[in-house]
Amino acid sequence: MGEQAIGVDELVSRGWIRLESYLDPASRASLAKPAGLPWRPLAPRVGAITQSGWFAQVPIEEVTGPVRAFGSMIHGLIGQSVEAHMPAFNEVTWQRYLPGNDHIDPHRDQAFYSGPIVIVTLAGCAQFVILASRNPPVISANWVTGDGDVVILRGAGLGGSESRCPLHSVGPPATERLTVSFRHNEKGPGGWAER
Ligand SMILES: O=C(O)CCC(=O)C(=O)O
Repeated sequence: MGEQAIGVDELVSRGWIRLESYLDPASRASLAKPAGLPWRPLAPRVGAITQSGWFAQVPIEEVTGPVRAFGSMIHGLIGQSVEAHMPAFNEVTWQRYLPGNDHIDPHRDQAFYSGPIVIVTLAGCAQFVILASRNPPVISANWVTGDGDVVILRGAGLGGSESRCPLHSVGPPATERLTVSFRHNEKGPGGWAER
């Protein structure tokens, strides 16, 4: 499990950082979705945004062991550099994208997701795009996110009260893609039915 210091100044100023290949295979395996937790389909449309894929979500209190430990570790590392608005993670979400149409259009995570948003790719690759504008689409960064990458997004309020999550999207994978993400949901864990 990676515990080296991470430079997060850009997280506040730019809105995102990518820690490429941050987790080794054993660490990724330890963060897998609990087998008994069922996948549910993502809502196909959220406002103007279309998406396709699967998710499984639990309050962080319901996870133990490596998943809980990773959340605490990465929250602590970010908090060493970012002082303003670091609420504890309270929600853990696994996502599954199958080859074909599974993707998420450009969107900002809702403003009730505050503080840092941490997304770990457990397996599979997809285009991860950061946009300056949705319409017209203006891409400010674009990479293939792959095994063990950790992407940290600036959630609402992180580093300043005006902070918002950057516009971002993920494309369809070539093979099954699995992620786990950590968020603080101001509405309480799972406090929004349509993900
Ligand atoms: O799958 C990913 O890497 C990002 C997912 C995403 O954009 C989201 O959950 O808001």
